Amino acid sequence: MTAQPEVGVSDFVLMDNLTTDKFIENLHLRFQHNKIYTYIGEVLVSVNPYKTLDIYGPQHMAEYRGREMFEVQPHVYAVADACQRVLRQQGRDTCVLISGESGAGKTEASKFIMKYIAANTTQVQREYIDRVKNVLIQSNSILETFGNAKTNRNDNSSRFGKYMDIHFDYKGDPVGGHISNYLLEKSRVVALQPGERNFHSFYQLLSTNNAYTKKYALSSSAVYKILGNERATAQDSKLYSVTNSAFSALGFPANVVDDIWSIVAGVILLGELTFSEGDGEGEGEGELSVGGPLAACAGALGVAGAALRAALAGRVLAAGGDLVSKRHSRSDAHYTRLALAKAAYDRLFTWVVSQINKAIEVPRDTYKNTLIGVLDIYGFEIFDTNSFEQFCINYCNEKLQQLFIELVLKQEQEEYAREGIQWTPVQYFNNRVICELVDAPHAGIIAIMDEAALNPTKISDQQLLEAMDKRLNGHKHYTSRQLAPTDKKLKHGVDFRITHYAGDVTYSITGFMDKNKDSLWQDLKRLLRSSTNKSLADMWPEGADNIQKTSKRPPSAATLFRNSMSSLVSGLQSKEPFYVRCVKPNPHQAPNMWDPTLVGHQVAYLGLVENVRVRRAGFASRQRYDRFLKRYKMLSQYTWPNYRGRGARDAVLVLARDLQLDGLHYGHTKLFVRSAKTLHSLEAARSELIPSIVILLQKLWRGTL
Ligand code: AOV
Ligand code: MG
Repeated sequence: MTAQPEVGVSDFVLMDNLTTDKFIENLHLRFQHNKIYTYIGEVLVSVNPYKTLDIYGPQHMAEYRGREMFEVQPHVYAVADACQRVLRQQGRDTCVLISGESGAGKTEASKFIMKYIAANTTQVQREYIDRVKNVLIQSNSILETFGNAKTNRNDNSSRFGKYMDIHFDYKGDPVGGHISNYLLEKSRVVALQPGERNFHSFYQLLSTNNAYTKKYALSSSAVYKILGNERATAQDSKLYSVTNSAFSALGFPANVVDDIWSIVAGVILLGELTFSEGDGEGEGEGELSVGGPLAACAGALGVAGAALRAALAGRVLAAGGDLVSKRHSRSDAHYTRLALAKAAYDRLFTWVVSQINKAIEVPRDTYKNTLIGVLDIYGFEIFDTNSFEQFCINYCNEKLQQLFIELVLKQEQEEYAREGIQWTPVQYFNNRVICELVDAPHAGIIAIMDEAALNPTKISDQQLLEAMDKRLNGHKHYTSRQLAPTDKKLKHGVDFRITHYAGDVTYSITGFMDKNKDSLWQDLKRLLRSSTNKSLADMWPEGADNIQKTSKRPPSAATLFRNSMSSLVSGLQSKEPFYVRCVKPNPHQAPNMWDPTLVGHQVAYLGLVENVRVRRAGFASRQRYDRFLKRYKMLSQYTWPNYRGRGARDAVLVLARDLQLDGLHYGHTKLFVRSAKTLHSLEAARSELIPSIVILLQKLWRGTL
């Protein structure tokens, strides 16, 4: 590779007299020179450049193949390569945890990692592997179409959490994968904040004249209520083709693709329906009449217009063994229509993910029990109005930060203790207390919400807030308008605030009860189950349940989310983790712009300086004795070709004495190397020796020695 001049310090561990200011200065200096990646040991810090950099092409990938992280310029490819090496050489599962706030570059990083992993294959079975690569990469386009949207933080913001496992065969080639998705922000389907867009899929569908716009009389120039003030753009039209090619690359049958786009059309049209006290045809006295494109909407959803109208205008309840019809008021009907739109889209998304999985999954016996998992979640976010969805998203970020603390700050320090290495403990903020504020059994906010949901009399959002205030009064990370009436930032009676690790967020309790309960009238489930749109019917198996069957109350949305977070975290804990810590340079999504306060805030809450201190109190590297010996034994006559004494630890002692290495600390099972310079010099000596060893071996083979 062409040697590039070093800009600033490429690994913070090597920085002298580190302070937060010097940390930020170095990050800034490198950012100005388009060096967006910097290491903290093996942790990659990535600053979003908000512009296209020529550092991701095939020739760049080649530079990282099989190279140690400290040998080459910091890069997200180096992390991907290290992952793949651990997997191939040690047969261990690995994962990459990508964190950072909304718009910091997580999703882009996850795609670069997948691209690198997919490209890094052996030459055999080329065609098959190419197909797998294509499928893995194209699955992202579909996920983004249906699960991403423009927010006030990020034009392509992930509105769901994604964890993707990539499976490898015995040769270490990727053969398939599996995607888990977490809680889609479905409220977006029916409610947008000013300046935001709905999910990309809606605009893509409307961006061209296609079979669906024709069939359901949709127009690219019309204004649709659920789409806010936003219209489809030329970019949407381009992406509509990309999505459709991805569907075909993944082998989605044409009728399934039809089903999917028809549901998208149906949801847009649901947004257009209106209700009035009726005297319409076929309606009884006092029944609601439905205005707007009822027939087109019903057609798109594959149901009869009358059935759709009936399911919106009233419902059937099972009461003590009898079935009772209840008419909806206008506001009930309005609520029902929005609930239907949200539920239909949410199920569609999860179902699309399951179809992608069908396309990328391979039978269990075709892959080895090793994989690389890539976690890309929705980043921490603060909007003008924050609701149940932000509460879940920010909790998810707390959990991930907790995992980082456990694995990097805590366990690292515990390792020193275990290995008997002397050092000074580093103080850091442990956000466990915030995780517990949210998820502690019987005491956390989720438990309080669930208790309220179980109450036989209907509890309002306001009553829920009162219960939270009572139980959480005095908690350092919780307050509310009621508890702090003079706090100017808590403007409304419905406000409460959580002091998150990444900042204060004021939430509005409005809608919490309903969103947490997350239930849908059985009539609507039955309606969707009866759809002639086969895929839509498949998405709603419970629509076939007998209405009188008293089914167990399903767990609440927050409980389901908490459970999925906890199984995600325990899954990640069993893998060898790599970290990408993404930093957003400015709030304007602009290139070449550096906001020192914003960056400083992120550096602080991500605990990056503490991370360096732990690493340095620590060491540039730690390696098991046997691995160190294997790599460097050629450098000393006492250890090459074999050490005659006993044990790898002894051998390393002899090797180090012979090479006069200093800054080494001998743990019980591992060697701790103080400075990366020592490693650089060992690597250099090794590279110098290798050619002569190769010549020597060749001579031996040819018998000319
Ligand atoms: P996020 O995933 O961290 O936010 P993204 O990965 O979507 O953020 O990045 C936001 C935007 O920044 C992208 O759409 C790109 O325009 C730009 N960007 C990010 N990384 C790079 C890069 N390495 N090179 C060039 N441009 C980049 V969120 O999903 O909102 O939390 O939920
Ligand atoms: Mg994202």
